[in-house]
Amino acid sequence: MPRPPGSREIIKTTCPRDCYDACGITVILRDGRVTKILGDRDHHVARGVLCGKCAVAYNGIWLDSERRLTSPLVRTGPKGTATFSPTTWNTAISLIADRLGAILDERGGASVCHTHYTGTCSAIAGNFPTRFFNRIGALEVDPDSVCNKAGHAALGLIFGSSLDGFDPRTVTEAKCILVWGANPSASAPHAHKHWLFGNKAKRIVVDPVRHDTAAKADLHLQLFPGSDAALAFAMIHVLDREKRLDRGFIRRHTLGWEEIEGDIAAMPPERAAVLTGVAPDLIVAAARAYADGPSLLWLGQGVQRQRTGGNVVRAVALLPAATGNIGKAGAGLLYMNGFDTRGVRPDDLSGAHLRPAHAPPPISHMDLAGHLGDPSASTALFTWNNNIIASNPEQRRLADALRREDLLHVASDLFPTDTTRFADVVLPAASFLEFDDLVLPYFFYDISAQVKVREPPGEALPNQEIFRRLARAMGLDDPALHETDEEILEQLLRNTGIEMSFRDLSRAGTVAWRPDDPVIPFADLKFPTPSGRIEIASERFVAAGISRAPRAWSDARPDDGRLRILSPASRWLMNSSYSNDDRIRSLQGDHSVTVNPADIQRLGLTTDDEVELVNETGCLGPLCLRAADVVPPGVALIHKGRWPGLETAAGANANVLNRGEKADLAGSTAVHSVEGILRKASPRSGAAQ
Ligand SMILES: Nc1nc2c(c(=O)[nH]1)N[C@H]1C(S)=C(S)[C@@H](COP(=O)(O)OP(=O)(O)OC[C@H]3O[C@@H](n4cnc5c(=O)[nH]c(N)nc54)[C@H](O)[C@@H]3O)O[C@H]1N2
Ligand SMILES: Nc1nc2c(c(=O)[nH]1)N[C@H]1C(S)=C(S)[C@@H](COP(=O)(O)OP(=O)(O)OC[C@H]3O[C@@H](n4cnc5c(=O)[nH]c(N)nc54)[C@H](O)[C@@H]3O)O[C@H]1N2
Ligand code: SF4
Ligand SMILES: [Mo]
Repeated sequence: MPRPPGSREIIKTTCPRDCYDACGITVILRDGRVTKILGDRDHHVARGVLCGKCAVAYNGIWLDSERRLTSPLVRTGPKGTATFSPTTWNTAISLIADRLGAILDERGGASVCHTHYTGTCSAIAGNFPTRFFNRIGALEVDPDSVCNKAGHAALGLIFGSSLDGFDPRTVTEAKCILVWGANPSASAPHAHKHWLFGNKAKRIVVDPVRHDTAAKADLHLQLFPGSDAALAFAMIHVLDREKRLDRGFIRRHTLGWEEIEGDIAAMPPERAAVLTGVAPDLIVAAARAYADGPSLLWLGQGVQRQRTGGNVVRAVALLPAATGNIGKAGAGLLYMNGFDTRGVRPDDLSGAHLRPAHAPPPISHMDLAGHLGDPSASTALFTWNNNIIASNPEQRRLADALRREDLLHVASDLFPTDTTRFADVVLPAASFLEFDDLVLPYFFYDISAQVKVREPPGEALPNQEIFRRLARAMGLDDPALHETDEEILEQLLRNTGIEMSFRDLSRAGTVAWRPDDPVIPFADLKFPTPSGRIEIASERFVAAGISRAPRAWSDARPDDGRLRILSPASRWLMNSSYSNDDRIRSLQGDHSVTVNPADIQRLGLTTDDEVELVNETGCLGPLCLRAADVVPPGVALIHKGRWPGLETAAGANANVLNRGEKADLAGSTAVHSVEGILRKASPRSGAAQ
């Protein structure tokens, strides 16, 4: 539509990143061109401001067509060298369809694997491509296994759901908020500022790192990583000793409590203090404040990324059960709030019904490098919505596997990344600014519109359109593979029951689900488990490969000289996204590692030294050394997400040290259990690829 010259337009949309906040956005256009991307003033989370990283990247590299992928590319040089020629969609799609068709005929779907995650979390773009892979019976690399699967599996067994968290609106009823193993100051900056610190509840943080949320809290229990179960049992020990357990609730609504009584008795705070490094009086104070209630428990995703992650989540989840802090306003536990809470079934979005019965079960991201390194197991790989070279374990081994000339590798992204550089065919994806979609946040119970504000640069296409074209080229005519965005949006909105068209929702930006009636999960105290109770101990845990009852365990401290290496979210990156924005790179600063001053002294190092972290899997360095007591002695802190290819000195990121050890449950990542030594950098350090 022609616009009068100088016209100004404002469009509301939503940030679909993998972030608790799901901020409302206003986009300013002049003469139809996007000039500024801002936080939406009307949005209850954003309150007019985007986080620092998105304010920079959305107005920086995300709008810079020169830096985006703008046409399909086919490889012309050796794998891994990013040598490509541009081509048309028709050529790229028929090339993939021909090769994939031959592979499916010869080897079947099980030899085709796909990895995906949360590059965008919007409903259609984040899920639709899975319909195609389900239809061809491909092997899925379980997306959550690189992030939060142990927690989902544990909570699913205990409560019957990991996706029915407390409704943050009920915070007005809470007297205490316990944040366990999350860092909202980085991973949910608006919830940190306005929700967590915008009410009168007492705040307790359990985290090895004194990040900004911990520093501002009323109590910070700075435990050693992997000692959480001992701490949780010690808190219950205190409540037992003080006769503050809700025995009636335990009797009526839990199963197997008697099986943990021995471990509770054996974990007084004085013993836990030795294991965790947290003073006994702090353990007592935290237990009392939580039991005073009503109390909310925000269970982060960082806490379960360890070798005993499943046991840790089970132990921490005892707290609401022990005190009856669930099923009422101001109480409950939040891991994530799923699409289902608002009537949307993920299985419909991802076309679960298309999957043939003989299709292989998913594998873990922890096994991906090994799987791809075996030509008898894999012939084709699709990577979309993620950047496995930056985010996955076994960084070096994975890069070697991706060099296999006989592996058909198709990669789709917005940008040329460390992963796309290995592909045979690279497909340019449209960003969230370039098509309509729906966002269902995993913290607030909201429904938000993602609204197209500009055309994709060059030939880029939304994920869903890419896979519609591929399905067509392969002669797959199942209706679900060709459903249009409009049809899906209409159906999704119908499922939510909000009785709004997408256009109405776009004007509002975000609407609250049940605006006058906050959700109280498990209000009837009937849990969707086989017993209808909170299952603390049962044979189901044994079947899942874990002990019948949670145990008051604590990981052994690393052997002398080694440090436990944590690599959580950085405030300047979204996983590995934004690493290629020049301003973000300067805001991030040097590639560095932070350790306690006592360790620096013990190791005979100084902060002028360039250092490296080394273990059996790899070497990360040279790094700048920072001294700070934000971490306890024995812990090294780096951040995830730097792009190996852009780290000219180190040539790698934290995942070069990660051997892909699995947690105790569901094949999930144990990345926060990585250990290594810290030493002066040697001249040969660096270069993962
Ligand atoms: N060392 C260490 N490693 C970790 C973690 C850790 O704590 N420590 N955390 C893990 C966790 S929690 C996670 S979730 C994973 C995340 O790891 P990944 O899933 O790899 O996430 P990103 O690195 O952000 O990669 C997302 C990619 O999707 C692209 N993208 C964005 N929008 C679209 C789109 O619409 N279409 C397509 N095709 N692409 C798009 C982005 O440009 C980006 O390159 O990393 C894990 N890795
Ligand atoms: N800025 C920013 N925001 C993000 C992301 C990002 O990369 N950057 N990633 C997004 C994604 S994919 C996810 S999954 C979420 C994750 O967000 P969160 O749920 O906040 O999880 P993390 O940031 O991975 O880790 C949180 C905390 O876990 C702590 N931790 C590590 N080991 C232990 C332990 O043994 N015990 C305890 N108690 N704590 C431990 C770390 O010190 C860290 O402070 O954030 C999302 N938001
Ligand atoms: S990443 Fe999170 S905090 Fe940043 S703009 Fe998006 S939703 Fe908001
Ligand atoms: Mo994640």
